[in-house]
Amino acid sequence: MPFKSPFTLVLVVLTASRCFADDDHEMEEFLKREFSLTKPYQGVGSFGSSHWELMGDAMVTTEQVRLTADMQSRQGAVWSRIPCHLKDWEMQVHFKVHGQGKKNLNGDGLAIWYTKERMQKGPVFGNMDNFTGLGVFVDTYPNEEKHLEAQKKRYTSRTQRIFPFILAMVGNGSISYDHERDGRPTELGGCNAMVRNLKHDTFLFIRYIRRRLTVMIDIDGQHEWRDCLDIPGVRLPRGYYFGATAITGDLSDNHDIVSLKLYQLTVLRSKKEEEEEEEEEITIPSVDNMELLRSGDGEEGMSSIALFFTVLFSMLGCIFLLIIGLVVYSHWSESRRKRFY
Ligand SMILES: [Ca+2]
Repeated sequence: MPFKSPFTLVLVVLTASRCFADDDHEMEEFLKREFSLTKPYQGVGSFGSSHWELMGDAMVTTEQVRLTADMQSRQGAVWSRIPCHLKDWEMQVHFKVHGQGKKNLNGDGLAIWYTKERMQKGPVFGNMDNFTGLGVFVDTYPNEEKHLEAQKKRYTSRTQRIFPFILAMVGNGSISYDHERDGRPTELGGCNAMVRNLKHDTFLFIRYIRRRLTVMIDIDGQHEWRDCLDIPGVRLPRGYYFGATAITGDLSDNHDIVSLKLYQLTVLRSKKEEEEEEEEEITIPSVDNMELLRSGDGEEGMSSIALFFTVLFSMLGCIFLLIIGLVVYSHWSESRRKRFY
């Protein structure tokens, strides 16, 4: 495993710095084989003989689990069969996105999941909408940008983002992923990541430790982790399932998982912290200080309705004034006619 040692080194550095910053919490990591998917993918895809189950168009080769091939309208997934009850963990994803399409003529992307549900087909990168848990998306197609372009509107430079874009979302079972807006209304955070058609290996790292969600990427072939997002107060229940899914539409790509490695993190907690966590067991995913459905987007919807009614009433007002004008004019011309006779 050529990557393991530099990775460990980086982790040790990270751990050390975090220990300093975080009241000397010590940490150890253990690879959990039952939640990891590695070569030669023994038994994956054959009934009941592996910890992982395939779905849709996904298939196993010697080199990877191919979630979708570079063909239109494909959906594929691989899901863990066992619920994960670890408190603190990190998932290291070795993935590959590649295809014939030129920039922005490829799609749609892949997702890594930690959810209550498993093996469901749907529109969110091949998984169901209104999911319960965490989704980290590698979105390779800018739907919102293309939609605005079609309407001959332009992005302001403030809001424009470069694709592929990596984004995290937490769902509580009743929040919808807005595909047309690339998930912006419900995003926790994200970063741009040029991951397509690269010769070197590309990695995504999702760490969940003491209710802090951190996503990092290693996509430059330098074995260096780059920050993508880091959010405290993310409450995820235990006993959910890990999975990876991908989807293609009119545009396509090969979406490959080379490996998923899950590490258990052993974090020393103070007695007080342990008691606090024991007291309030998490049953529904949530994020502190964040309404999962942002009210700002509701207002935006209201303002377009308000605009519609303003235009409607203005037009009705104009028609009304026109009719009054015509009535007054006809009365006036009638009385003038009478005066002449
Ligand atoms: Ca998209």
